Amino acid sequence: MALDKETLKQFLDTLERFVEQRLRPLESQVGSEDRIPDDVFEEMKTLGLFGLTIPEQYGGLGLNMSEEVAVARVFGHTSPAFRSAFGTNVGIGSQSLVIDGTQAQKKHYLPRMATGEIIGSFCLTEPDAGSDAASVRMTAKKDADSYVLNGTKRFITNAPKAQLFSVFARTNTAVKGARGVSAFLVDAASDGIELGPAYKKMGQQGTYVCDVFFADVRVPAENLIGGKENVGFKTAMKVLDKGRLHISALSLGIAERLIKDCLNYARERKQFGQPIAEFQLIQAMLADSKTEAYAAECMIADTARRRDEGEDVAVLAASCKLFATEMVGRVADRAVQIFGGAGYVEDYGIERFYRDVRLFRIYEGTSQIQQTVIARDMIKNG
Ligand code: COS
Repeated sequence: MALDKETLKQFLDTLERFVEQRLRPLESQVGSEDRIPDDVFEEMKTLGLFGLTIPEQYGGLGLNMSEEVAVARVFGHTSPAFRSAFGTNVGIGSQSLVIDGTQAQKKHYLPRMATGEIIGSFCLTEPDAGSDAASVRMTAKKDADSYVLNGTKRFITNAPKAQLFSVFARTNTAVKGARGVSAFLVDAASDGIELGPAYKKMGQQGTYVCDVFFADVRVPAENLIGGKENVGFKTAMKVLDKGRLHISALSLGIAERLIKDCLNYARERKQFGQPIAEFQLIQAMLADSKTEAYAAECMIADTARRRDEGEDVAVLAASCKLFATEMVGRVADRAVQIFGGAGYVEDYGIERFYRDVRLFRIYEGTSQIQQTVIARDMIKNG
């Protein structure tokens, strides 16, 4: 659904207030306790955040891409852990089903995903299949009216909270690459599933990530996404195209937050008898950050609009992710520099953002994978 302008504005205003008044005061606590308080989850459910991109007929808000990136950008104005709480239901944890699921599969799962009753999680990465996602080794062997899954999935966001996994496994072991991979909906409570311990990470405390082990996990054949074998890799790529745009918008939001913090600090902090904002070398850093954030804003808005108009935006989404995630890394680095010692100590929260944004250049496809996607297309299509 494309919301009318006024409704979208009201919704974004409500979310901006929630971010400002409810989430920002919790940033330091979430950073040190490494968890999102339960009542925040409940409030997110009430706001409809878990169902942002789930079609209205299944109880979600059915936001289009332009609307989704607008919401992601607002959630960039606080610690990214908050967005991650509902982020997999909006993106990689639900979209395999939304994009390629059968009517029956959608009807069965999406209404409960929209409310947040079911948390979805995306199981693609493995110990030996990261950037080379088509090389998944996990097997799914057909046995009567079910498939039996064996293998390990690595670094799975929200797995400790999930009730439903979208799992990518090899149904055709005779084929090595993408063409032997299928996608399944797997109940997290199935026999044979075990979770590894939660990873301790460089940043993004308050997000939940662990490995998932599958030992003879029996999945009903009706849970093969779309009912078709060996097309799961394409499903994963379509999901990631969308996810890459979402992460770009989140990066833009965080850049905006940091630019604002830098400006406020530079106006107040005095050295050599005047606010440091008066110094041209500080101004250069502020101006570079502002300009680069604006460039990302334009790229994201253009790509989201084109996607909404039905264009294939795989390459543009890769360009957005490459630029926006690298951009926010530079902005965070300049923020530490502008804050100086205050940027390096914990008290001001700047060092936390510096650590948090590092992940954006890695997950949902590294910067190098985005470069590969872009350059391959250039070589093929000119
Ligand atoms: N949308 C739809 N289909 C796509 C697609 C897309 N964006 N990208 C590729 N495909 C299709 C191709 O058209 C091809 O189909 P055919 O077999 O019919 O020709 C098939 O998928 C295989 O594509 P390709 O040959 O390009 O696959 P590669 O193994 O070379 O891998 C990259 C492509 C590297 C781009 C892919 O593996 C990738 O994105 N890796 C990063 C994975 C990632 O982001 N991981 C993050 C963890 S998940 S949070």
